[in-house]
Amino acid sequence: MKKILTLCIVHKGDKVLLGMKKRGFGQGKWNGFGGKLKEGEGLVEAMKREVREEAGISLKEFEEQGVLEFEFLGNSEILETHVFKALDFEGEPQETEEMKPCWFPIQEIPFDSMWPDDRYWYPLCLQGKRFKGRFLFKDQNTIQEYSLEQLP
Ligand code: 6OG
Repeated sequence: MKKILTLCIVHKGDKVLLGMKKRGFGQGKWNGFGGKLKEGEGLVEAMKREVREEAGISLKEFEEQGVLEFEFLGNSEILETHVFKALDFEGEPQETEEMKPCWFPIQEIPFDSMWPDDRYWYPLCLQGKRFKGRFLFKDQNTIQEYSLEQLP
């Protein structure tokens, strides 16, 4: 059983925009903006909608950077997550019901308060490398096994 999701990291100079998830899956963690595709929606359409809904900004320039599969032990669902990097947007990030946005210098990304997979793939993403990976979690704070490769 596969679900398709998006995850977008917005860049401005040497900073990235992350949101503190206020409710639901991943509550209490800093993350990029994204969520599940709605029926009939394309990837880019869903990615832009989620960023608008969760951060209050409209993306103008972006690219897909990688694909990650997240799985949890004892759960057959695979979260196929398409990671985008956004380079230009309109508007000012706003706190919403779901997320509290904040700019972080790239050197100060709060990995200790993020999903544990992030510290593996962010370096590739930040260097503009394309990547593919799979992370199997034991629980929300523990990775059981993973694989990650850079794509040409
Ligand atoms: P909603 O359920 O709020 O979308 N997401 C993950 N992100 C990272 N970095 N690691 C994970 O490891 C993740 N699992 C899900 C995808 C959830 C949002 O959170 C991301 C979506 O952007 C397990 O609709």
